[in-house]
Formats: sequence, structure tokens, C-alpha cells
Amino acid sequence: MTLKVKLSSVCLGVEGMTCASCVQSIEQRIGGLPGVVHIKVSLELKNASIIFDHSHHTPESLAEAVEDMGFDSILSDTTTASVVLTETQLVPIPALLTPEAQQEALTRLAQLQAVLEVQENKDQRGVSVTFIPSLISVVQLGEVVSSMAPLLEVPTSNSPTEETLVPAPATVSAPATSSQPQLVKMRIEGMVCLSCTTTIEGKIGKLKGVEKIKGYFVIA
Ligand SMILES: [Cu+2]
Repeated sequence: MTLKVKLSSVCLGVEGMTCASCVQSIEQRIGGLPGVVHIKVSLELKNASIIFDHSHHTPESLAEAVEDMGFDSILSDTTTASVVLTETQLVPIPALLTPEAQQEALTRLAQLQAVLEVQENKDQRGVSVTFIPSLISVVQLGEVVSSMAPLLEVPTSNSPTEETLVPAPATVSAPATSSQPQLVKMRIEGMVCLSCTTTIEGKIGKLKGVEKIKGYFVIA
């Protein structure tokens, strides 16, 4: 089967980034837009390489989205979108995978940015994966599946942010055993700009059990 999505890639100039957290904010925000398949932002090169679905975006609309975040985005005359090739391959599923692990493997594959479509192929005991070969290889796809073999649950790695956390003094407003929401205040050092707070709020706010987070960035 053929995919109807037409993928393009473009490299936009981005001005105004000051730190790694600016990079993360842009990657998260723009990368989360529907129709954006992959984004890589470089602080050093001051640019963003974006792979997107042409029916959703144009280089102009992406540049606008970056500007809406408060950065300057440069579209030069030479900025053109180029076609991105996709490939569909059968990734075998090891026989020892339990049905749950298989399901989990499928979910993980589908979550990969470089993967566009995942379809179980029961006849051939595998998954048909449509992906962007410039971003991921068949070998890497196979590794995702075979990594499910020994255990069903691997703790998701929440990559630590670079900011140092100063845990005390934490104010807990209720005993730890109660199921009531609790308020905790912590001091975080190492934030250098507003987008650092946005990044932390985004990451922590998404954690299970966190109802609300408000970060303050005060210039001392
Ligand atoms: Cu920053």
C-alpha cells in the first residue's frame, strides 16, 4: 500500500535562541504540530531542519510558527522544501514475544518520529513499517522490537534536564500518604531565559499525577 502523505524537508534559519532550553522549546512546540514529522534544531548553526507533510504546512507557515514563539525565523530566497523519501519494510517479530510485548513494540514503533505508519502483518509474523530512511534504519527498527523480548516493562527514561535541582526546602502541605493534591515548591538553578521555564513546565506538567505547575524565572 502507498501512503498518501507527501513529505518535504526544509531548513529554516532561527535567530534569538540563547540556550539549550530554547532549542527544546522549539523542538517540542513545532515538533508537536500536526503534520510535522521530525524537527532538529541547532543552537550553533541557528537553524531548524523540519520534515513535514506538505498538505499541512509550507516553509512559510513553519517560519511563522517559529516567529509566534518569539524567535526570528529567516526564509531566504534559497530556502526550498525538498522531497523526503519514505520506505516500507517488514520488521520481523521474534517468536518469544508475548502478545502484550508485541503490542508494546508496535506502540513504541508508532511513537518514533521517523516512523509514519505501523501495520501488523500476521501472515509473515512481522510489522510493516513505513519510515524515513534518512532518520532511522531497518536495523534500528528491529532493535526496538527485539528490545521488548526480555522484559515487558522498561521504565521510560525521563531525560534529566540540565538545570540543577535544589530539593530543600520543599514545602509539603499535607502528609505524604493522603491522596489529596499536594503542593511542593522547589528552587531550580540554572535557568537562563523564559523558555527554560516553559520547558520545565511542559516536562513536569506532563508527568503522571502532576496537576499544575507554575515556574517563575526571576532575573536576580
Ligand atoms: Cu533559552
